[in-house]
Amino acid sequence: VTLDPTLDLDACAAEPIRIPGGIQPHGALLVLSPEGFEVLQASENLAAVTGLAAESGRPLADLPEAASLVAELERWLAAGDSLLLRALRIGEATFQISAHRTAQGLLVEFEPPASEAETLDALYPRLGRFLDGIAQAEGVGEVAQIAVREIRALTGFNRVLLYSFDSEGTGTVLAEDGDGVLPSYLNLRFPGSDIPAQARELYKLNRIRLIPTADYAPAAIVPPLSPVDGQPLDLSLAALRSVSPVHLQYMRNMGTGASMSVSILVKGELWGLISGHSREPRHVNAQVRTACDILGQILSLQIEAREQAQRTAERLALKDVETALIARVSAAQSYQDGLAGNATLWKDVVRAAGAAVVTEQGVLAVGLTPSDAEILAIVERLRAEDRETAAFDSMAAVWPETASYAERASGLLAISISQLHSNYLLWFRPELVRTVEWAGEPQKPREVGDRLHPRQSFRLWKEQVRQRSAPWTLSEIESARSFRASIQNFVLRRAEERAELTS
Ligand code: BLA
Repeated sequence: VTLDPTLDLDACAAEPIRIPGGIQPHGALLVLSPEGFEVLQASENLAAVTGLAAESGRPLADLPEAASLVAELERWLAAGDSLLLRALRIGEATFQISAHRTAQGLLVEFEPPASEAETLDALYPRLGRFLDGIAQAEGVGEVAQIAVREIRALTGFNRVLLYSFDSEGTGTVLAEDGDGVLPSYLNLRFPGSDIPAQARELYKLNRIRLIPTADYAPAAIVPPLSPVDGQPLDLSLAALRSVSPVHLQYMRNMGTGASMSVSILVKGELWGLISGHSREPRHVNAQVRTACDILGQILSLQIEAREQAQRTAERLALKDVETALIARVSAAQSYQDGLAGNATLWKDVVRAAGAAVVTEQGVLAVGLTPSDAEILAIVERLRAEDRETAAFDSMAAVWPETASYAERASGLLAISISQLHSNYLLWFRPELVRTVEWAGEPQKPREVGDRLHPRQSFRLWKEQVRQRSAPWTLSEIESARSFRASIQNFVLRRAEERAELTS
């Protein structure tokens, strides 16, 4: 699949989702000055939802019904906590209140309250069971399965998925738990364009978002510009932030009435998302969301630890191969002789099907590789493009002229071994033909009129992947680097030995 990476996606990524000018109307928003709690801005539905008739420019304390809120905010600011989250009675009704500080003021959000069963007290035992469960889980897949089951039990969604992103942003569903009301997406792929770059960036900062209904009219922020800085109100960290209309259309196309997603961050990057859906609108209380967020963070740490352990094991195994090969190369006349005489080890350093070295003496190749002339052309390209290393799983995607021999060699791992000459170590992997399954044909988003539209169908769509090898892992690339250093040492030592002999 080749997605057009230019115009349309840029338009998606250009939508200013942090400053939508409104909130989702199942709650209300109030912006206060940090001193004096003067009303700066409010969502237009504030009075209707909370009964608070806040007036711009007036202190909140002018409203008698706001006394409990004022006291709570004072206590919160004095404590110096970053976030306020608690149930509070205002007038006749109870609300779930959350508040956070921004440069444009204190953002106070009002949401429907939690039921007894949804309080954190009630949720702790579940988190405890989750921790016990994952302690015994084998790999990332099993941990993911336990996580989606728990999130579904916590939230009551019809379907909860966990998908991870690859280097191109494509999401693959690794785990799913559902009650059959919505179709299964297990193992399916979703193109990176479903979640544009600015949304991924925001989801690193704000780990959880809820859309209780895909069909709503936003409640506008009044006045639209902040009296503090004259800019639109930044809702990056607000739970009620109104979401992109393109995404709401996407949800409706998918047949989902409500969604919630939780970011999975590994080493500071967005590794994947847990995504819950129901066919009908559904609210998830702030206490439950907090429990989901904690669960997501535990999951992140688990994934990080397991991936690290796997990498270490892989690296150690490759190191053994490298050590054995170096021992044999050291005993040889030249390193080229050493490599040629130990073809299997040479390929296995990075688990390749073919290997080659290019020096002033020409091309030396073993196993499944392109022809000598083709190898020389690759080296020419590497030099011309000033690439010291290259790790491609599809050479044809980078250099179309190599497509003619993609069957033999689609994957290339190359590394320069000389600053002076165009000497390279190269490894090759053959094409690995496989079928991947997408949730709907991944096409570029269409622009109809002046609005962007997400795709309409999420029906199974099979793609046969050609001209692509198994990808090179980080450990294999590290192994190539480490092997290069050994070869360079070898060359240096031989040069010194020769110098000693002649002096
Ligand atoms: C946001 N897109 C999202 C989000 C998800 C997806 C999970 C986060 C919001 C949420 O939690 O619902 C995509 N939803 C998915 C995927 C699955 C799913 C992959 O359930 C898999 C099962 N979307 C498009 C196109 C555009 C687009 C073409 O398809 C751009 C024009 C935009 N998606 C888009 C935007 C957001 C988004 C702008 C951010 C919404 C926001 O936070 O304001």
